[in-house]
Amino acid sequence: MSMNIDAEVKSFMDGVKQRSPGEPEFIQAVQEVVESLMPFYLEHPEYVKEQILERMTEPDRVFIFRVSWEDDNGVARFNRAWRVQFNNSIGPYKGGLRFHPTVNLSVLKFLGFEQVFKNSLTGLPMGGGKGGANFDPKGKSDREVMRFCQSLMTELSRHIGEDTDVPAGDIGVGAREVGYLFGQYKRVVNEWTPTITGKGLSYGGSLIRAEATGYGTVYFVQNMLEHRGDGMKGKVCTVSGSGNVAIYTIEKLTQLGAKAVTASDSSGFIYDRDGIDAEKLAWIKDLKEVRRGRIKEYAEKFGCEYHEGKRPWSVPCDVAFPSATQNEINGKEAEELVKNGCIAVGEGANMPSDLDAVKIYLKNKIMYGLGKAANAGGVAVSGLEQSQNSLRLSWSREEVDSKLVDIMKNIHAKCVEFGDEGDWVNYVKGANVAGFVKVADAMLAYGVV
Ligand code: NDP
Ligand code: 2IT
Repeated sequence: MSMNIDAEVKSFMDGVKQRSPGEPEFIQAVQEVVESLMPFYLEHPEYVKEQILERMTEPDRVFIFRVSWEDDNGVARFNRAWRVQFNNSIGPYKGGLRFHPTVNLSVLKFLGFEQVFKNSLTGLPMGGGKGGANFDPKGKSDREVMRFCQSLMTELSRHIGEDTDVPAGDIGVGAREVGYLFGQYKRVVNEWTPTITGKGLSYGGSLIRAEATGYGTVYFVQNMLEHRGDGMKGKVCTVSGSGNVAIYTIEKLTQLGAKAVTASDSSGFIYDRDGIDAEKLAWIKDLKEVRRGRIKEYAEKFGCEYHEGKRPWSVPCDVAFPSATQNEINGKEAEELVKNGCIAVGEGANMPSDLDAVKIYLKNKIMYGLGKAANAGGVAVSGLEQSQNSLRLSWSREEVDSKLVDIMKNIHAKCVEFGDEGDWVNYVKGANVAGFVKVADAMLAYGVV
């Protein structure tokens, strides 16, 4: 970066930091975008004059509310919940709800900010938002989760709507929670409007939505590899997490002839050198979605290595698929990945690589598929769920999957268009510039609002 760009980035970030004390994840997400976008931004005085980037780093509004609920012992409990409505320039706010004890305003602002760019990249008319609560579904009964979801939705229902803000799932919010949330929404507003996506198939959900984030991430990596004349077949892949995104990443890898050798949860990771095949994956699905157990049991069942309290990035691989949470790969781990021969990273999770890790990928010019591009398939199929709901019909698996394939191909092409550096593609720059332009042009058209 030239001195001038460095100084502009610093002064911009000083402003963001001043406005967002105690929000490290949000500041990190903005830093990554601003560093890669600033040269392009400064070449476009029409954006600079209207302070488009400054306005894009400030959410439209944030709701914060208490959620009171009763546990199975009749004891009163409460949590804090948020909905960050970040930017609706190109469509209604759209983004998931996360239930996890680490959820706070900083985490949800970073996720909402990323969502604005991601949703823009999909090419569908969706603005960006995110929400959630510091509620831990682990160890709670189904009835406790139901009462929590109902109480949260009683308040949230005032702020959302199919043309206003359309939530979906994220960490800790899967099929069970979406069912409870949507049931309460429909009851409170007395209208059956498709204001949530990720719905069950019997009540307006889309085929392939459950698979979409994982499948889409693998399709994105496949595009990156093919762009260099390579392919997925035979690639050894490390995957973190064992939730929705990890499960369908592993499924698609196996279908394409690659081999996923790790899976993890917050307690540790398993290393299965033979690969996690379809049968073993079905066992993981049951473990996580029905029995709600720990990944350690996989090692006991199938007789492979288990590393307590560790992350899988020391395992040699061709491609790494971080699919658990933010900041799960640091600079040292990124160095280790590269040293062990990793040629590509496909981020199923949001911001799983910290700023040091990203610098290492870029320095080594590996194919780095950042979250807002690589994992956009999930929200894209949420958009397709909304389209089907509006049309009042459902498309087949094949139809939705082929649209997902096309969307991921188009996102990859946009990254190449804006990120081609001659001998390699800087996907960070490509995704951030391409995501920015559409939202920025809409904001310019609206004037000062
Ligand atoms: P799930 O709740 O289904 O699974 C989350 C997985 O990550 C679990 O294995 C969980 O382990 C692990 N995990 C969560 N938090 C931590 C942590 N702090 N440290 C270590 N491991 C952790 O969530 P999803 O699969 O839906 O989401 C995973 C990631 O993908 C998130 O970053 C999410 O934002 C992103 N994403 C999700 C999309 C979707 O459609 N669902 C779309 C795009 C991105 P444990 O059970 O022990 O907590
Ligand atoms: O991070 C994400 O893109 C999601 N959790 C999915 C959001 C959605 O609206 O489907």
